[in-house]
Amino acid sequence: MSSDILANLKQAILDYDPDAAAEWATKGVEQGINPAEMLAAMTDAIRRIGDGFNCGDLFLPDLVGGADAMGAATPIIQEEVRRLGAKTDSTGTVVIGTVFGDIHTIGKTMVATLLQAEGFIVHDVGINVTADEFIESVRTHNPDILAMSALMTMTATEQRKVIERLKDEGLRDSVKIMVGGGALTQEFADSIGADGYDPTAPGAAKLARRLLGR
Ligand code: B12
Repeated sequence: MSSDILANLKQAILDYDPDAAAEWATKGVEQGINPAEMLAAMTDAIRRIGDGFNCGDLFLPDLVGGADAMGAATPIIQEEVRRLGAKTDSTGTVVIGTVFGDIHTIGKTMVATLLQAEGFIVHDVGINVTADEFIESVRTHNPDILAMSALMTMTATEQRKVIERLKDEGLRDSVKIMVGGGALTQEFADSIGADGYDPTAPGAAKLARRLLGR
């Protein structure tokens, strides 16, 4: 039964069908399917669409269609994570955003969702976030971790800029920095002086705990 729901959820993304995606996510929640499994099923689908785009079989409207379908299902899963993760003690505080010039939101939102599932208080500052805005959020929320997502080769370098700005402002040592997103590698993360990198959302949540020794 649960594998049927996961398969249908995945198919809804591949069909660019937001109504079906929302319906199957709701059924998944009702049946108690692990939110991480639902997110993973949808990730498989959007990556397949991305592969099609890469080899020229699919086009930008296909990316938009898949992303819209994911956008319809994700809040339903997020709400369930919030409900399940209403823990009394928070694990820590995270500010997360997608860097300037980059409007990809899906992976960042997944990481935010799974951080919440791990008991973190998450301030999601959105997409296309400038270095100034990241600095401002660090000042406002005083997080344990700043998490940045970048999906494009060109925007990955924004993460370096934010880290340099944090140093200039004397804030670098007050916060752990983790980076991720399709355009990144561990080598790149090391080269910009991030404290951690992980290629997956579940791995990001574990990394966050590790960085804080919790
Ligand atoms: C969907 C999509 C879009 C949608 C985004 C919709 C949305 N609301 O997010 C739309 C259609 C808007 C879009 C636009 C563009 N896109 Co686009 N897009 C994609 C696509 C197909 C999927 C991205 C995605 O959501 N993946 C699924 C998520 C779950 O994966 P993820 O983001 O990598 O996140 C995972 C991990 O990386 C990690 N993670 C993510 N963030 C973080 C953060 C931390 C701290 C950690 C630890 C981990 C972590 O956890 C996540 C879950 O496992 C990718 C191809 C691909 N294979 O990725 C191209 C892709 C990213 N896009 C690309 C391009 C070029 C563009 C456009 C320039 C296209 C155009 N010509 O206009 C524009 C750019 C607009 C902009 N300024 O940002 C390129 C980038 C190439 C590059 N390397 O530079 C890609 C790789 C496609 C390609 N092969 O050409 N895109």
